[in-house]
Amino acid sequence: MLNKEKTTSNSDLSFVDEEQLFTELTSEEAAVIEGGLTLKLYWIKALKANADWGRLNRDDTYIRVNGRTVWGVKKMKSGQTRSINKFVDFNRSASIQLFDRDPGKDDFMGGFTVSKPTGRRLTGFAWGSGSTYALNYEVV
Ligand SMILES: [Ca+2]
Ligand SMILES: [Ca+2]
Repeated sequence: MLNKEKTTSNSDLSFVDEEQLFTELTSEEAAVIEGGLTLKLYWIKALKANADWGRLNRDDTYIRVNGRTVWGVKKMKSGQTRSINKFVDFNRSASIQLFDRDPGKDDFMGGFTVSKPTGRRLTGFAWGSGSTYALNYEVV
């Protein structure tokens, strides 16, 4: 009986120690240990916005990360830059995809996948359905 109680209190102690260990790590280190990463999306630039019919039409741009819409819909014309400033948590990998909202089926404008901390801000590119975009981001 006494032994059993002692075992219980020991395991409680080691659990507390583990939690204290995590608080001493930076959030980046903790994220790696837990298998989670954060995608930081800073800005998007339409190098060519041409996913709608007619040269004066602007794209109705939105961004999905792993199937979830995280930004938009925003009107984008060629040469235009918009800030995003969204942080998205993910496990293992994040598939970033751009779409143009349309009545009926939306146009896929390409994307790319990230799976590792980048160590700095990078610019990725997506193109499809006549449009090309630059996306400034970082993975931590
Ligand atoms: Ca379209
Ligand atoms: Ca559209």
